[in-house]
Amino acid sequence: MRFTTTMIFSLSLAGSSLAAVVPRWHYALSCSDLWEAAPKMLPDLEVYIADDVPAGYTLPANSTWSTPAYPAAVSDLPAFCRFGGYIHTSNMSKVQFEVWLPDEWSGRFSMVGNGGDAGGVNFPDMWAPIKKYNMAVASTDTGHNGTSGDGTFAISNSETQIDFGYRAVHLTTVYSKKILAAYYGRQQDYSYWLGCSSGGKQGLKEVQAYPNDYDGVVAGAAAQYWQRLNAQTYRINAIVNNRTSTGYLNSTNYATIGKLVLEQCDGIDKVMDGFITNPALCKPDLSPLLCGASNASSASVNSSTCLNQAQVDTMYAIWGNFTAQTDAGLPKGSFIFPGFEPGAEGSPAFSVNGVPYGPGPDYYEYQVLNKTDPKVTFSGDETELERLLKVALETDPGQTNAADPEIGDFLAHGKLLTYVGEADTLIPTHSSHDYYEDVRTALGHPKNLSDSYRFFTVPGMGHCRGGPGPFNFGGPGQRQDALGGGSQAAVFDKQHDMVLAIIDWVEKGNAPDTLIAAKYKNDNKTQGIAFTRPLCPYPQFAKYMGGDSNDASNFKCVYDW
Ligand SMILES: [Ca+2]
Repeated sequence: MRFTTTMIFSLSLAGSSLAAVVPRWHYALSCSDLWEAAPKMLPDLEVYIADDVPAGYTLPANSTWSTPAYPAAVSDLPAFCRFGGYIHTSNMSKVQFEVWLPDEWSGRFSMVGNGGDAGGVNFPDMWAPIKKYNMAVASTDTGHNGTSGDGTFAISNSETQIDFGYRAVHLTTVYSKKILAAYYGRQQDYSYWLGCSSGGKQGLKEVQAYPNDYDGVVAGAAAQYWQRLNAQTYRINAIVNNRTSTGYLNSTNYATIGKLVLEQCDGIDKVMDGFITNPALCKPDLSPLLCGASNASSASVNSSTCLNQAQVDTMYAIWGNFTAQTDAGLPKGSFIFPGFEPGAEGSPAFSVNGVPYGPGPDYYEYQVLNKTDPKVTFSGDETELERLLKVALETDPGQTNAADPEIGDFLAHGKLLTYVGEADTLIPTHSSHDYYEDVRTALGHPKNLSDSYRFFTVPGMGHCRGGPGPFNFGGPGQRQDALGGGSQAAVFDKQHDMVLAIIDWVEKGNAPDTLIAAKYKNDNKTQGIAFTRPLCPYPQFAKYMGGDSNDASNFKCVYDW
């Protein structure tokens, strides 16, 4: 009996949600056929690779077509057809992309996002979708070659700004799906977006602007309020924690503060585990750290580690909301962006070190002021920054902002799963809460919002990964076992793995009520589990019910503590 592709796929789906096997000889085209076939179907396409890759292949570090943003080697790959090309989006811009088409295909298409201002096909993040989920997977360089902290790509090139804003992701999605269909001889059954940080923003932009591109979107720690975030990134480093001021806080000061905050707040959740489940309940009192004879030898501080009043004020400003300090832009007192949550000050990743992360100042220098000297860094004061923020909000150069809350068209058919670390050290956590609330408000507080949009908070997780909390739950950015297995779920099922959870939600209608995340010993999956903890959909948090606090089953998602 000769099986048709459709029959084999259906049989495989019946047996397993992931292991559909369609022999390569059933495909409509060979991989090398795509050299000629793809440009005939798709305008402005220049192919640079269309080659079969054998199972076990390792993409070497700094390989041809990789960029400084994603130079790492990628090992443990399955057999696949590697397609790569450039889309010439204008006479002054082009977008690089690749789509990897596995021999053993689940019928699913996915695309992975980028980080910060990067600047490169994200080869490392393409590993998990193709290897663990048998998905076809695509990625784009967003229209330029550069690292995550480098915004000079935007200089004198409005077209490249548009590529970065939305066009590279959308066109890569459209082109990849066409190439996929030509190769396999049929379209994908479902499409998934997987991204964190700028990758979260890219996913939300797709939800907002091209609601039919994806069926399921996983968007972590999203940088969706691009203009406001970049203003906050610059301000909080260059103005609030100015290196030349008496209130400047260095890494030693942060360590002192972080220790005191945990002394005061770690136990609010009844578990002394080095992180705070719900930082909104933590109201730190820094007065014990003030220099003075009364506390010169206290447990928290001594005469060499105490803080002056200006330094204490700096820390409260970092925790506080960014509100307009002048009338130069938005009316004085207007809310601009949330501050950081308490609990991550002692982390070496805490990014308020007096040096603004590149995308912040570069956005204002090269996309708002249209300056052209790559060696000059933005250096505005509060008045100038707030004036430019208003200009940026009104003009949105490159259409990079991804804050539109009117996403009803997507939610009518798709599923949106967002998440954020409650100890994010780069993008203030509460901006993810704010977007969820913006959507709820814009859609009129629909009772059925949770049928298609759920937002999970991860206690003690930093930016996308890392930190003292349980940050391994099978989301975007998973790494190979040989690299420690970071972000991989402890158990490969929908209860523990966020990608399997959204697949089950999209394809079978089973919304995830909780996910079980793990912290690994020494943050290495191969060394075993240190503890597990439930992740709860906002506004619920995991409450400790007694028993072994290393076991997720002793916690319960509740609305009130
Ligand atoms: Ca705790």
